[in-house]
Amino acid sequence: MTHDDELHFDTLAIHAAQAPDAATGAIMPPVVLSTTFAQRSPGQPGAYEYSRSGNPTRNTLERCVAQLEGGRHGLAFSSGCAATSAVLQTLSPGDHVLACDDVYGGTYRLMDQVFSPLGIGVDWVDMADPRAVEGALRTETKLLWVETPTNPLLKVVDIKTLGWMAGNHGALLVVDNTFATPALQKPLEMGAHAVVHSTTKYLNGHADVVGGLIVSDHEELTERLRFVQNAVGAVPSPFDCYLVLRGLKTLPIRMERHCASALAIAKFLSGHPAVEKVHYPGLDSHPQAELAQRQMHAPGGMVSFVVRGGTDGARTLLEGLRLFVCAESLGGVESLAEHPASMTHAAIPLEVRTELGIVDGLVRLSVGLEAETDLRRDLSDALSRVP
Ligand code: P1T
Repeated sequence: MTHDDELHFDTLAIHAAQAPDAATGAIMPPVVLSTTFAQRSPGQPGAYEYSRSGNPTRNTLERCVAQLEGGRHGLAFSSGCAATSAVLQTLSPGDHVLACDDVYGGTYRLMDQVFSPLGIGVDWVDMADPRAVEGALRTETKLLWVETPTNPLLKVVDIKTLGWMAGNHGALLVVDNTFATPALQKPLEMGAHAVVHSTTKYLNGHADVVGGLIVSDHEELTERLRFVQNAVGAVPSPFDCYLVLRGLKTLPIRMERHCASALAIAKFLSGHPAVEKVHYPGLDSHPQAELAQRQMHAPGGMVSFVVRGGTDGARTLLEGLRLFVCAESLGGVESLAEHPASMTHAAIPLEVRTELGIVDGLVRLSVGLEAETDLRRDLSDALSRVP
């Protein structure tokens, strides 16, 4: 493929960085399991030396996702948390991170319980309000960490405005693009300095890989991240990289269906008497609906809502679902439902969760690719049990 830059996203998802294998003509990338690579002379490796430092299958995935995000450099990791950790490992004690207040519980835990004690200050701010971000910037702020849409409340953050603020402040803007994927939103084009993914989710899409990835155009940051990737060694296996490459081929078409079904389900939930509130960026009632329309091609496949009756209501609902599986994670072909307060966001202290709106009755859905009519019926049946 010689003119990748001119190709449509849907075509890139299938072909980016994946010309037929020169040696065999194989149209799928070879899974190179070799841990080490022969050197013709001591200390003079060829393109590859040792698979922690670089591996052909991993590099194909890194180049593919970099192209999909519209960036130059991709770096793959063994999990989304490992990718997040690599970004934080580029900081020094005394540096300050300004992070979005509504993030994956594991991201909160990593910043709060691993990096904060090492001297990296972290403040949490509602980034849906850019003025709050402006007010929270400190001289030592080196990094703005954004999730958009956020997990689990699906708030939408203005990437362009924050990219501009970060630039003015001499800080870097990193966007966790896990929920949107590059099929719906390209943060680098809007001024982000790096994009982070849990490839565990939509990029792989089939609930059978745990992985992470970072894409950046920022040469200095990339150099440091490349060093961390090799020095710390949280790299994915070649086979997992192959599976993500395979999943990516259907990303655009999967996201289309995820979004269409999620919108239908969000509308259904909005009119249900057992539902107190629905969070979905595609609803007119969403506080950042207009921004979501401007910033994203479509509002995504995640919906969260507050069911009547707090924890009891949520438990009744989750136990009553037959098609939606009660489980953590998201972005796979099968629909999942979970209870953030006791599952994905249990690591966040109760008072912080309550203040944010991660209340006991909050339920999060990852709307899968099953027939939307079946999914709606499943929700309707389970909701009818909620007193
Ligand atoms: O699970 P892992 O691959 O390490 O990815 C961490 C991560 C990072 N960023 C976002 C936005 C995420 O949602 C996650 C993981 N989230 C879940 C497991 C979950 O159920 O929300």
